[in-house]
Order: sequence, then structure tokens, then C-alpha cells
Amino acid sequence: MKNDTIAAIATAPGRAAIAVIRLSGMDAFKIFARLVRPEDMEKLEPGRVRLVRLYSVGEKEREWIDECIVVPYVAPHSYTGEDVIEIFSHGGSYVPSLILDNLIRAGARLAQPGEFTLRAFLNDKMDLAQAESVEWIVSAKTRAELDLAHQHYSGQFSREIQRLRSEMIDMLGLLELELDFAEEDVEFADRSELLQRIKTLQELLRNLVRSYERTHLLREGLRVAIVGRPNVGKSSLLNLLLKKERAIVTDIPGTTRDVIEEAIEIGGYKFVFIDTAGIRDVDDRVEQEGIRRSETILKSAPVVLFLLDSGQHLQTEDWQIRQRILQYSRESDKEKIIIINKSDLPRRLSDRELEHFAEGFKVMALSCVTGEGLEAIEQVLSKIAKKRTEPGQEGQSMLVNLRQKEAAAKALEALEAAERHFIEGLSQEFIATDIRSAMDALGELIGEVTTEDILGHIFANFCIGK
Ligand SMILES: Nc1nc2c(ncn2[C@@H]2O[C@H](COP(=O)(O)OP(=O)(O)OP(=O)(O)O)[C@@H](O)[C@H]2O)c(=O)[nH]1
Ligand SMILES: [Mg+2]
Repeated sequence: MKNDTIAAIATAPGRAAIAVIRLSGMDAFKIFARLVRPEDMEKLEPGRVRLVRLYSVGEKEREWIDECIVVPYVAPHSYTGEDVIEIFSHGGSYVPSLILDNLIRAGARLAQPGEFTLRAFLNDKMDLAQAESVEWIVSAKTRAELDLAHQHYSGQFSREIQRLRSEMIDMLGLLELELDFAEEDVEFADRSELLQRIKTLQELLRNLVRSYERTHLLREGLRVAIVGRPNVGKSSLLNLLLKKERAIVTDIPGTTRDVIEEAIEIGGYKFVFIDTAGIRDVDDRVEQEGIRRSETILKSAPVVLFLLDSGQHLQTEDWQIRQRILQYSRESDKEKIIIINKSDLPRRLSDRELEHFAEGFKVMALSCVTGEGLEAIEQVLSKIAKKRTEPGQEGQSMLVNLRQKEAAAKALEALEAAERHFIEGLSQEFIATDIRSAMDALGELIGEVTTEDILGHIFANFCIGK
């Protein structure tokens, strides 16, 4: 049913000024004609807006539904590459669904999620990487995510992958030439050069696979653990960062007993801040469990904000927490920042005390009461996010989802096999087969080689009407 005509409401439901309803497929014009008067239908011109009244279909007394702006597009000059009509109706929930109902009564089918974009892909309006980026553009929450989605949407990413593929085609050409003349025992391809080219490609693919970690970070956010002994102001800092009273703050040590996670954007990057229970030795079972959870967070978060109270001398608990942070950061690289909070109070914590204590940490001052120091902390955090998500020298291209990562990893594996077979001195056929698998895997990445299953899976995550 690839050519049937589909319809959907493209805008989010709810109270709104305008809603957009889309109709796409071979019979788009014929179906739409059933909702309008013939003289209005005649006035429609491709790519031109027209104000048109829509009427209900299938009844003797046709009822007026709405006055709408309508834009027709004629295949292949549309988003889907098919005949398309976009209807801009009044918003809300009743009018748009009434229009949709009537389109369906007139012969359209309700579109599946992502089906418009799927058709755009099937009609060569965009490749798979571009099509996938559409979903990301829609769900982007930060500037950094949007920039990355644009890299794919513009085709820049696909061109890069195509470049890798043509490099492989080139190598295959050389190997196959050699194969054709196998009996004559000639070597067209310079062996060491070929091996070098395989290695270069491997390196590019390795970087590409690695880039997924950065993408993941952009989408899921950089996790920042706020730790420290009870009452140093962890929850106050969380609230300050979030600019709302999210966590309970009291002067009673042990106020926070569970882990509180909240995501926000700072400087164009997504962060997930995690307020934890103050770490100390206690008998209370609930608090003990909270402390155990704090430890787990401390272990896994790549950024740790370790709070101290500037109005008090260092305490045993501070030393114990410091010890744990250092221990965990040996296991996985962490950004460690000591924040000397309550800097509005008379200072007791001396520089001498801190000298050894703060080794290996960045030290910053803060007052959660006046807000002084917050901006500097935010700047440091966005610098960390930038550093961790920026492509660096290894290239600009980044993979945006797990499917792409798996395809790139498959290509890499095939090239590693090619290298092995090369070194083992296997014949060209084996190496050619490896390179061909690598090419296929890259083809999958941008959708040159796809199956219905893969497509179904990808587009199922889209919104209806997209
Ligand atoms: N003067 C001053 N008081 C602060 C500051 N930050 C927090 N406080 C106070 O310190 C007390 C403890 O703050 P919380 O944010 O609840 O501390 P916490 O680290 O979350 O404590 P637990 O949840 O018990 O581990 C509260 O009375 C806050 O108002 C600050 O910068 N200056
Ligand atoms: Mg707290």
C-alpha cells in the first residue's frame, strides 16, 4: 500500500491558534476535492496559499467545518515526494479531528507514526540519516543537540559516509582487477599501500563509533553528582541551579534521604544534577540506604561537586568523602570540583587546611544565600560539557543513535578482518569479501541497504504526522 493516500494531524493536540493537517499520496487532490466547492478547488495552485472553506463529506446537507489556509504541492516537489495538501485550520482538538475524519471518509488512510518521512525516504527526498535526524530536530532540547541534528539533516554526515564508501569501492576495484588476472599472477594493487588505506579507514570508523558516546552525552545530559556531608548546602545548590525549590532545605542534618535527579540546560548543554543524602555514619536505616545510594551516584557520575562548609573546619567525614571520590575517580576519569559553600558566613575553613585536602580538585567558592559564585560554577560546567562533547581532531561526524553505532561497528569489524586476512596472506577474494561487508554496513548506516524491519523500527519512534 505504498501509494495510498495518508492523512494526519501534524501539530500537537490541545488549545492552539492553528493546527496543521497533512494529506499525501496519489489521490490527495481527489480526496481533498470532496471537502471543498469545485470553484475553490480550481483556484488551487501548487506552492500557493489559498483561503478555502472546508465542508463535511457524504451528507446531503454539507456542513461547514472551518475556513482554512491550504497549500497544495505537486509530486515530486513536496516533503514526501508525492502530491501533498497541507491544511492550516483553527487549532484546538475538535476542528482538526473533524477535518481528519472527513478526509478519511473521503478515502484517505490515517498515517502511521513517521510515515510522511518514511515516504520522503522511499521517494529519495532524503537518505536514512537525514530522515532519522528529523525526529531529533523535533525532540531537541538544547542548541548543541539541534546543531548535531542539522549536521545530519543537511546531508553533511551522509556525504562523509559516502566518501568512506567510495574509498572502499576504489580498493575493491583494485582487488578485483587483480582477481581477473589471477592466473597471470600479476599484482596491480600495491599491497602495503592497500593495507595502509585499510588502516586509515579503520581509524576513521573507530572515531565514528566513539562519537556515539558524545552524542549520548548530548542527548541524555552530563551527570553531575552533588555530594558532601550533611548540612553543607547540597540541596540548596540544587535548587539554585534549577532556579526552583525542588529539594527540601532545612538546617537539620540528614534532611535529604533519597537521591533527587533533575535535568536542566546550561550554556546550551543538558545536565542532570543529582542531589544526594549527606554522607556520614548513622544508625538510621532509611538514612543509611540514602547514603548507600549517594555512593552509587558518586561512583558513576563523571562530574562531582564536593561541597564544604566555609564556616567550619574540615571534619573527619569530609576526609572520608574526599577519599572515596579519589578512589572512584581512579576507576573512571572524573571532573572533581570542591565548592566552598556558605562563603557569606565568617570564614573558619583556612587555606592551610585546604592545601593538601584540595589536591587534584578544582576549588570554587559559593554562597547559596547570595548566589555569588554560581555563575562561575555554571561556566566551568558548560566548559566541561563542551570539552566532552566536542568532536576534537578526530573529525566532525557523529553518530546519532544506537542503530547507526551498530552499523559503524560492523563496518569496523569487517575492516579489522580484512587487515587480519591481509597479514595472514589470504587471497584477494577474502579481503574483497571483507571490504564488501564493510561497505554494506556503511550502506545500512545511510539507508542504501535497508530491510522493511529496520525501516519499521526507525519510523515507529516518530510522531504521527511527521
Ligand atoms: N549562610 C548560608 N547558609 C546556607 C548556605 N547554603 C545552605 N545554607 C543553609 O544550610 C542548611 C542546610 O542546607 P541544605 O541545602 O539542606 O544542606 P544539605 O547539604 O542538602 O543537607 P542534607 O540534606 O542534610 O545532607 C540550611 O539551613 C540552608 O539554608 C549558604 O550559602 N550560606
Ligand atoms: Mg539535602
